[in-house]
Amino acid sequence: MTNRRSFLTGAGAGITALGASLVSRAGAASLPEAPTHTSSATAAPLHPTGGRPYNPVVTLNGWTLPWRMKDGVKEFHLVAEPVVREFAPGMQVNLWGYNGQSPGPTIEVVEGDRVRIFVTNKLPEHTSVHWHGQLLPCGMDGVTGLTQPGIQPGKTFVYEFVARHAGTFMYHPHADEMQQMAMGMMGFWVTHPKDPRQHAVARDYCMLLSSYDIEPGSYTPRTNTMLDFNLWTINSRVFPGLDPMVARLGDKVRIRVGNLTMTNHPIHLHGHRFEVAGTDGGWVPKSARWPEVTTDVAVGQMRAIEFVADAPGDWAFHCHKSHHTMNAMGHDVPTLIGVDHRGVAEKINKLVPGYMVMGDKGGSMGDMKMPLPANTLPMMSGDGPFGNLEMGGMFTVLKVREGQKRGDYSDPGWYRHPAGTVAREWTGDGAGALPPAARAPDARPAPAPAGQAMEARKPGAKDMTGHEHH
Ligand SMILES: [Cu+2]
Repeated sequence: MTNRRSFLTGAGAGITALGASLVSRAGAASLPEAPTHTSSATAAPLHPTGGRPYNPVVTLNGWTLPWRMKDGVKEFHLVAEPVVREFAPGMQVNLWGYNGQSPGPTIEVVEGDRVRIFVTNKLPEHTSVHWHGQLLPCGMDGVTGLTQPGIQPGKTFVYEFVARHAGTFMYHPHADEMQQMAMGMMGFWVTHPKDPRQHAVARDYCMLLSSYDIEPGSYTPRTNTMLDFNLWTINSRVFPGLDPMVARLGDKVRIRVGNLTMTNHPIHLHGHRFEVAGTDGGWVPKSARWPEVTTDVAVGQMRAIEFVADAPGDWAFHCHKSHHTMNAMGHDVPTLIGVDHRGVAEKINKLVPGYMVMGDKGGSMGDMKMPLPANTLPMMSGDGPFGNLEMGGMFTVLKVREGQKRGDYSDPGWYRHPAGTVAREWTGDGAGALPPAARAPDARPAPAPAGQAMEARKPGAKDMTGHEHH
C-alpha cells in the first residue's frame, strides 16, 4: 500500500535547501511529495509514465520510488526516518530507513537522465546520502565532512547530477555510517540503458543484503556489533518472510544483489547456470563472462547475474554460508552430536522443569516446538510441501513455471513434480538391488564418548552420531 503524504505536513517550517546554489533554484522552490510505503509485500514493477521508456525492476519485498518530471529533470524525494520493518511474520524491528521502509525505495532512472533528489532528515542526528557507483560531480558524492556538511535533523538537502552510465547501484549514508547502516539505511538504484532493448530481460529482480544483531526478545539492533550478527537479511526480510522470485519457463532473468553487510556472501542458485553480467562498475563484456552456480558478493559490491529459467521447479536461492540461512541463534552453544544424554534430562528436570536436551543426534530443530521469547523467529523454519525447510535468513525460492503469464509475479504455489521425478525412500521395489556402500579403506568406528563403553552392534545399527558401527 502506497500512501502519498505531503512533505509540508511533516518536517514543518525548518526546510532549507542547502546546496541550491549549485543547482537550479527551480527544484528547490516546491518539494515533490514523498510517497511512503508501509507494506513489506513485493510491489508490482512501476512502469514509467513519462520520460524515456525502460523495463522496470522488481524489488523483492520492496518498491520503487515514484518521481515527477520538472522542466526535464526527474525529481525524487527521500525522507530519512525511523521505521518499523517486519522481518517475517512474528518479528517487527525498529530500524532507520527511507519513506517508511528499510531498505528505502528503489530509484530507477535512464542513462542520460538529469536527476534531482531531495533528502529530508527526520532522524535525531545528521545524515547524508552517498550514491554508490555513480559518476558524478564530487560535491554530489554525499560524504559528510569531505564533500558536504551533514544534513541536520529537520533539514532538506538537494542532490543533482546526470545518471551517466547504465547499471546497478545503491545509496546509503556516509555519515555516522556504523550506526546508520547497522540500523538499515540503504536503498537500491538502477540506471536503465538508453535503448530498452539493450540488456533486456523478462524479469529483473533486485535485493540488498544487510545484517543485524538483535537480541532474542528485543526490537532494536545493537549497532556496535562488528562481527557477530544474528539476522542475515535480503531487503531487511528473512526467510520465511521473503517472497519467492517467479519466472515463466524460458524467461531470461536478472537478479541484482548488493552487499551492505560486513562479510561476503556466496550467492547460490540451484538448478541453473548463470553469468555475472554486471557489477557496480558497469556491464561485464560478454567475452569476459563464465558460467557459475555460486558467485561471491563481497562487502560493498554489487553483482547482476543473468540466466535463462529453463528448468521448471522450486529452486533454492540462498547465501551459501550455512549460518546465514538461519535466524537468531546462540553461537556459543556447544556441539553435542554424539554426547549420550540418557538419564541426564530426567535428573535436570527435577531441578529445572521443562529443560530440554538439544542436539545429541545433530542440530535439527525444524520440528522442535520450543517456547521463544517475544518478537523472535525460529532459527530454522518454513513450511514446504515435504515438511519443514529448516531455513531462515538469506534464503528464498525461484519458482519456474511453464504456465506463468508474462508480467505475472504472483506465487504459483508449490511445484507439482512429474511422476517418478522425486527422491523417495528405497523399499526394494522397482529400483533394483541395493548396491553395497563402499567404505574408505582405513575407516574406523567413531570414538565412543568419554567414559562410555563401546557397545557391539550389528552392521546397520546406528549409534548416537548416526554413524554405522561394524
Ligand atoms: Cu551470507
